[in-house]
Amino acid sequence: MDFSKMQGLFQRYPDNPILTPTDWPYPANAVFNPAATELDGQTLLLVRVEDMRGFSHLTIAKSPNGYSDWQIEPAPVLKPEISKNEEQWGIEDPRMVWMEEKQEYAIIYVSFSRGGPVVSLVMTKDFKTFQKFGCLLPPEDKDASLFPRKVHGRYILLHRPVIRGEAHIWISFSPDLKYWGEHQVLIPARQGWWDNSRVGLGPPPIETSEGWLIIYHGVRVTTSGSLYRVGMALLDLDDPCKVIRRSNDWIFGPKVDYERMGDVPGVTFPTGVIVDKQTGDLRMYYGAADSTVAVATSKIDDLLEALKKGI
Ligand code: BMA
Repeated sequence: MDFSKMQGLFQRYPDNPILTPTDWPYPANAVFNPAATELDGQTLLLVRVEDMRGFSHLTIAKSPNGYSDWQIEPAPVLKPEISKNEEQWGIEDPRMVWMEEKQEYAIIYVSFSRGGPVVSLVMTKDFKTFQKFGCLLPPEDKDASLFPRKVHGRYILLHRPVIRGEAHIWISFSPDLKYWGEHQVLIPARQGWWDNSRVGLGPPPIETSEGWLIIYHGVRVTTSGSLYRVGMALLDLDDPCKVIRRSNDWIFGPKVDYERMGDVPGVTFPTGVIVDKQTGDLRMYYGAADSTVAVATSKIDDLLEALKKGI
């Protein structure tokens, strides 16, 4: 294991974790796995908050610089609605993209139907009013995001169904965000590797000059629990079914106390990313040990270069 390579690609913010339950304006057990975007010059995180029943909802936290001075809204912005079949036990782990074509944010979160976890779509223009579209595909499914734009006139979804106990990242297509098809495995779990037990999409796909950059989590189940580490892959811009490259090594993983200690030790779970288009600077927001929110930085060029070199 080459630790220098691993630590070189992402730098943890020294004042991590940036958000903890003690910052919260109301009782919360854990705050983690946030979606991220920029709005009116501020960083907006849609944070998963687990309440004291063990159910999750989403609350907005905003910062002028993406690292500090967080303003946390006094109440949840999205709560599970018990009247909805698919929202019986909370809503979790959002990913969001700005859809230029629709001039709306598309947020996909995990919600729990009696049949198991499903991925549900909600759209908003302003984070004040939301339109819920319900679940997209049958259970069991998690870790989903839309691409930020259509490719060849179709919407594209990455998601992680569990079929016969196997948990791979799949790609699916839709003409209208309602009917999905042409499902296929895109990034499989790799037998024997660090990502052998399960893989799932991290933040939404990032469009770069060389392809769609995918940051994903990979799980290895060990005798003392599951290790959630982070890998990456590059998809063809024109045909995202083609995986051009995939990292051999994990590029980020639980190392420091707040990642190794918490409700679920040994978890780094990225769900949000913000890229500065001018500089290529990237901020990756992740849940640490299913307890707090942390941020680590990198550069798009460094990630692409590492993939090219065959990390
Ligand atoms: C996954 C999801 C995440 C969680 C992770 C680690 O299956 O449920 O919400 O962060 O496990 O416990």
